[in-house]
Amino acid sequence: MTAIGLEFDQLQSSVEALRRSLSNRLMYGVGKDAVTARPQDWLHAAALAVRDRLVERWMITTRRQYDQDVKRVYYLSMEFLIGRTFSNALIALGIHDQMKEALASVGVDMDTVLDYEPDAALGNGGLGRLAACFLDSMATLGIPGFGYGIRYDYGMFRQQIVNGEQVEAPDYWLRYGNPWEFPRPEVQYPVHFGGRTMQRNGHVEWIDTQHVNAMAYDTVIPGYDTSATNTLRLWSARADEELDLSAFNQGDYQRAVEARNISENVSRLLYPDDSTMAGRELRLRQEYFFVSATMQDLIRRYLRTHSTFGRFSEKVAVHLNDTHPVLAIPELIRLLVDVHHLPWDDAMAHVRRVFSYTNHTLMPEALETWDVELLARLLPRHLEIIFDINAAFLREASERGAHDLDLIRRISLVDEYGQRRVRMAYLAIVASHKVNGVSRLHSQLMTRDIFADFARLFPDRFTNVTNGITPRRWLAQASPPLAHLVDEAIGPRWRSDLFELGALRKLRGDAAFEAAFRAAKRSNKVRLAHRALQRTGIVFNPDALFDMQVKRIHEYKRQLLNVLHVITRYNRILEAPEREWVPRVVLFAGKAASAYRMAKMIIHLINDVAAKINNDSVVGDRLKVVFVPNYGVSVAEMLIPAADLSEQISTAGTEASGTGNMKLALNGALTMGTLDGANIEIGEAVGQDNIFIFGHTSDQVDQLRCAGYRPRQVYEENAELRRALDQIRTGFFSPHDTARYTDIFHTLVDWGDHYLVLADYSAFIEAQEAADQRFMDVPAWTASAIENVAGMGKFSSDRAIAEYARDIWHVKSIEMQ
Ligand code: 26W
Repeated sequence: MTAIGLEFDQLQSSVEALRRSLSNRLMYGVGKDAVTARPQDWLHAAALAVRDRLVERWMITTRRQYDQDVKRVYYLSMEFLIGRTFSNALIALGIHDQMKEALASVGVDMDTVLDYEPDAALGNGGLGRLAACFLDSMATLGIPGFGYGIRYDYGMFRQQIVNGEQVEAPDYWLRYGNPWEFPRPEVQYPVHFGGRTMQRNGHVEWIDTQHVNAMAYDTVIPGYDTSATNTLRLWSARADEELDLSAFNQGDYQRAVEARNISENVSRLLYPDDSTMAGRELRLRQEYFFVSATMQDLIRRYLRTHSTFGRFSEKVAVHLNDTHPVLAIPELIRLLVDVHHLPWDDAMAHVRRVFSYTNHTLMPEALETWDVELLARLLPRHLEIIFDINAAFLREASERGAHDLDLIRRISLVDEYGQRRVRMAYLAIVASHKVNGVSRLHSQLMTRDIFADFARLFPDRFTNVTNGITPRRWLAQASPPLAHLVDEAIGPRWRSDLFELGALRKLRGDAAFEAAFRAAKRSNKVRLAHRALQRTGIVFNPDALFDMQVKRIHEYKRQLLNVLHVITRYNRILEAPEREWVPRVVLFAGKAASAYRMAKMIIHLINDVAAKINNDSVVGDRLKVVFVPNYGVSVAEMLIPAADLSEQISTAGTEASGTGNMKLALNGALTMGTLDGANIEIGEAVGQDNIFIFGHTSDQVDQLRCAGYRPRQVYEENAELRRALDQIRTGFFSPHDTARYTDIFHTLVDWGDHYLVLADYSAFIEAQEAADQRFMDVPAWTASAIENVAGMGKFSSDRAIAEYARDIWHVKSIEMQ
């Protein structure tokens, strides 16, 4: 390649320069003029103008990474819940206000056009959003990191509420094009399926396969307050040209086109389930599709600057975001051994040094296993490799003293009970040098329970990295009023060093600051009340306590416990309406997996309870219940800044970490929580006086279950609880369908109440009373809210990424000068 001295416009950040870019991009990028441009066109033009300014940084960073021959991190994730990009990019570039002014100068209101940007909702919940926060932090810290995943045509479904029930609608987020991505049709890799293996010249060949191509789409990930950027590379399935040709020669044009569609289905949609391992073949195809393309891509990148694999593990770190990308392990071995002809032991040694794995759940039903027969049919070579890894591992284990047959059976990568299945988490552990949980408690339980045998065999392999969130999106972008107030009080550096928030403590007792803090919170509540009025017609009082539970709907997260409190409060209000009640708005939001019957029933119940209470004239302002539809990143950015109370009430020992808990506390909400996941660490950081902790601890949960938990007894002994449950059972909230919720009743009272809702009920009610008391003491509540913000330093994803970089990936930041 010869260097040609191309000349570029130096793109400036002034209002005039942005205005000029807007006109150029509208005209030459979108192909419209100001007369015919719709808001979407302006947004598109503005996005292109912003993107142009990112590209220069992107080129420089890529060049620096190459020159410095840096070690790169490949973050493999089935999910990236990015949300919107426009505001985020403006903040990263520091041109938010200038762009607003430039748009205003052409008669466009930025806040209005912002709403036209669809969310990139390529994820289900916590795991996907964590990946997005981590990309933001890697770029901000200058860590040479690449996100790798799937460019789903359809993201997380859109949730509509029809007659109180969830209805799913497809999310075709690419309808109007995606201005943030760069298609790379020249970057395509074949991904093979099926066929069989044979030996030839001492090597294994995988033959008679079918294949689909993976085509790259790149998105720039800007860092904050740095010119460093990173790349998110997502793969889209493209049928092979040959596929057409063979069928075309046989004269069957229609079949050729159909075959194309079928093979391109692999990147069609995101599986909307975060609770069970469904075991669908297409899902397995997706997992292999994206990791195969990724491994081919990283080998190609490595070989551009190296002639042997000698330094491979010095230059490459591969991180597995849960087990979904774990086939990257046998795929890398296959590529090294079968294609590049490395000896097995060398390949295995590289793999061990390169891979690391994060576990995100202890729930047995969410731990992936794949049927051996399905693997044999779809990925026969990979199954052989997995068997070989297993044999070597079991040999190693017995050398380390694991002789007991029962132990060998327990730790084998292949579950031999019944249908033979491969345990993907075990494969990840055996082939990684580090395995981490996502909060202190979760990491402890992980090594005590689900991975106990492995923790004894490889004690140094297990570690903890408590999750974090990016303060750029979750405070700077989501809550401009609070962000500005914090800037005035302590300066703007908290955006890249969240521990700076600790300086807010010196304003303790400063009445003016406390009043300003309340005003910021209130304006966020007014913003939300206004939106809610537009969309639901429900009027609510911005001076009420906004009580929020926003997260996926799941029995372990115990939305039902929250509903029982709401019903109890309603009954109490009806009994003594004249008492002085702390007015509350209880907000719920969250999606249910489309096949999760109980979760859908819980949504229906919330809406039925809301309808009853909101229409009861005796209650009035004292209690309102709202289910906000279609929870996602953008809805979260609207809701979270308006919260006073954050419900984090999972059964202790079930929520790996939670990250919504961090977002809410960062926005000055007090946590109502069990001693679960990261709640424990949040309590330590903000002080036990500034959090409401209740309920059984994870040890007490174990003890209670062992001792024989009897929920019916709890039901019988607590009259208030019994009344609420009977109202649910007898159709008090569903008078036209009185049997609608009998299953909910029986699940809680007669079928074991697996998540101990009834066991924690009375403690929860008491903790809610304590919250009411505190809320009435306005200065005390404000002081606690400020302590929450001040204590959130640790929960920045920058801190989490710095730990991964130092302790797990062993990578350094790039030098940009
Ligand atoms: C195979 C189906 C499936 C898909 C996704 C099973 C399980 C998952 C994820 C592990 C679910 C998930 O998002 N876990 C959440 O990860 C967050 C980030 O670490 C944690 O904060 C949450 O506590 C955890 O539930």
